[in-house]
Amino acid sequence: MTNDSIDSDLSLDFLRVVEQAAIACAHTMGNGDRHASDQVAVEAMRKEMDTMPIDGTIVIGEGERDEAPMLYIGEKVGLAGREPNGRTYPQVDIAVDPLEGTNLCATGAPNAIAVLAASEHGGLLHAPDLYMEKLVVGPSCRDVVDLDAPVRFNLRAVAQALGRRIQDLVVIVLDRPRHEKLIAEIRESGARIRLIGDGDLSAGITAAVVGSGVHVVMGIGGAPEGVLTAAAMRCLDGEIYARLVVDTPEHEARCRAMGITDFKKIYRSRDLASGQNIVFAATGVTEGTLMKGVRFFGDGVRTTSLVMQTQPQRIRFVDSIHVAAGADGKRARIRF
Ligand code: VTB
Repeated sequence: MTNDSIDSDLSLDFLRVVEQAAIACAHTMGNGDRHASDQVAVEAMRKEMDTMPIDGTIVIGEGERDEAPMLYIGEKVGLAGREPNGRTYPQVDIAVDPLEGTNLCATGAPNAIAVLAASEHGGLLHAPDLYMEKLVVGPSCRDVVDLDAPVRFNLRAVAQALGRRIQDLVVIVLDRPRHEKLIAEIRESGARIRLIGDGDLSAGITAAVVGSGVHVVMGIGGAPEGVLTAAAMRCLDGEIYARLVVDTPEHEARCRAMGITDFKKIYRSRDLASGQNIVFAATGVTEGTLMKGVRFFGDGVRTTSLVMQTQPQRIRFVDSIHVAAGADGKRARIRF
């Protein structure tokens, strides 16, 4: 995507992509089958994306080509591949997580979202699907924390920057045995904790929004979602500090295959999502802190989404009513 080509229209195209993915998997909420939920989100996202006027490439997706039939890394999406009519379309790199929080959707738990980020070519890091250490904070704390500092140091710095006591902070941590020590250290500092079952990406977004009641996200989650978090931080002026967890020669080989040779590097948002023109779009699937879940009614569907971009920097909360075609000949009743 060239500098002038990413306008509000393209961001609205991306909006309908995440809306359709969210609607598709929301139908499966609570069915207990996370793979089935993911599958329908992937299919809907891919189908909608192929109608976009772009020459798109998936840079973060469902996996390598041999392990994912759709939205695999390197897959071309958009009209460029479908309509070889000589027309040129903007080149766009896309990172997708069609259903972030598959378990959350499969159990009807809060904060499952359909999400993607896009950039001009080369603007999103090709992250291997490894674990990543993460520290996510909002705009006023972006320069006061350090991934290698003790937990209490970082929390004291965040508390100070926010003009409150450590006891008044809420830190989100994935509820995993690997976080036992981290959780103990946060408790010792006096901060409050919200343990979540899944979804450190949507948690990271909330940390960058004042008034959400979340101040920091800490711990180890997936690296691909770290890149998506970074794209959101670029739009929200928040910050992610991150480092890949590279423990074995196999991990090293996977990094090298993606062009990464410095395994200890601490990345910030601008390293993970370096593009000048970043677009980020997410739609709530289940009820969430920032976005409501998908609501179905007889003659339509209602979704809430977050659509953001860096140029011009713009953050939109979009509440959409998708009126069912025909709706049995009835008139759709638009509710507030
Ligand atoms: C999960 C999931 C996150 O990473 O933590 C996953 O909830 C990896 O952790 O949203 P586990 O292998 O322990 O489940 C994410 O998908 C993204 O960071």
